[in-house]
Amino acid sequence: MRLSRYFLPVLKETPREAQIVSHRYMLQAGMIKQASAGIYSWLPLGFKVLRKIENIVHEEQQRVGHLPMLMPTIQSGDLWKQSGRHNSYGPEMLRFQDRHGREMLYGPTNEEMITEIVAAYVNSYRELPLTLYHIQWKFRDEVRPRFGVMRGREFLMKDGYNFDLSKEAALHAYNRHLVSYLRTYERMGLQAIPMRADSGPIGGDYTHEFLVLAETGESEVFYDSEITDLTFGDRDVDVDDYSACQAVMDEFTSRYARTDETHDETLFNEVPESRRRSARGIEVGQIFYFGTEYSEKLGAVVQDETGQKIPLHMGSHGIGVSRLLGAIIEASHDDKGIIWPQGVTPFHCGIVNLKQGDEAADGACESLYSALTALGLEPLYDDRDERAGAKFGTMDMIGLPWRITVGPRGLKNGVVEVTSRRTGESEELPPEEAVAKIAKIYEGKL
Ligand code: P5A
Repeated sequence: MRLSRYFLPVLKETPREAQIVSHRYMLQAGMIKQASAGIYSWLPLGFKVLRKIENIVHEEQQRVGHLPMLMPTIQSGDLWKQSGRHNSYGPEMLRFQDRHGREMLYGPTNEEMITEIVAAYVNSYRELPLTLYHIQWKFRDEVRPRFGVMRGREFLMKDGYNFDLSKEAALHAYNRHLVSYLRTYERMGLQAIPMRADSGPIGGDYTHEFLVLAETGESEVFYDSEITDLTFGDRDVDVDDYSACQAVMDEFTSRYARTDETHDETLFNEVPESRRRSARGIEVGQIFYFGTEYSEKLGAVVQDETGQKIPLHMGSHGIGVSRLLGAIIEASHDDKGIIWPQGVTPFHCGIVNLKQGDEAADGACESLYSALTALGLEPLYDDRDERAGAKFGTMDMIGLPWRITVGPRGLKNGVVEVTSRRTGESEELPPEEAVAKIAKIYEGKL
């Protein structure tokens, strides 16, 4: 992409409404624009990162056998009356009537709708286990929408639902989600810690939230510091193996880690004092097991091997896809702007032409641009007629992990400069070697 053709409305001034750094940088980098409180338009740069995050979520869901689908945002009130949540969900649910006076709502979650689908089509134990998911916009009329996409009213969620014959099988699905989520967040450069939590309006009494530790997080958390040493890495867990998934669950959840809703001082005091931590975190996901609550109310019943009719055991699992952009920026930035982890960066590298119009510089930039593109990489070429300082400022703000700087002086010596956004370290290399270096960084990751 050439910056002269892109739509990147970078703001020079600091937006006053932004209280936390991720919100400020998303506005300044021209990623989002507020449409009304807690509702945002996703401008090209923000949308590109959102899509990258969605892709990782899709890949990781399908890696463990979950099936993608798409349910509507608008739901019927009657369905929610069957589950009993039409009243209990309260004012967070946006309700309205269609022209015929029928009660409708903008879905805050989809337990009812998916259970009705499964109730309509699944009749036999042979069709199980089944996990269906979608990535779809939700609406929750939050009392205090704030911090940009962190607590939006309209937000994008991956929500998945498992249907199993027994409690044991449903708990395996729960563990499998934990394994899959750990991997998903790590691919985005995040450490998200599973913590015992409260189930709120979703129901059930077994649930974990995934928290990214950050001072600006909205949740108060208490944990054993040993938990932060755990990483999932590139383990190859057989997700169909109950005990393999249980082992990961045990490893990641056996130490004390709870949100304030489930915090227990007595248990916490059993952790050696030097390891006791209280901090703040951003909730980037949550998994639930709630048994047969919805399936009984909505008729999701199958015949087992003996011909007996039994209600399905269910759980639901959510990832805050749009919130993740904020969480990633909170976890990875400096005072100049965003620093994208390589897995989610909107462009793989930037090319900065220090002297637009100089024949040698323009030619070298064009060759770099085509060489990188031919390798399947997406560079962002700043070909504007701007001062070097302004170009560097834009690149730093939008946070591409690598920058190639091209100028007439370097070219006289046959080199361009490759700079890491994270460390600020630069290296002078012949243009072909610069291309090879960037290609090697992203090898196997495109
Ligand atoms: C699980 C999937 C559920 O709704 N039903 C379907 C279950 N869980 S949840 O914890 O309430 O939401 C899942 C994740 O969505 C993100 N999230 C939000 N993101 C931005 N703005 C909001 N207002 C908001 N509310 C929830 C969180 O990441 C949460 O973990």
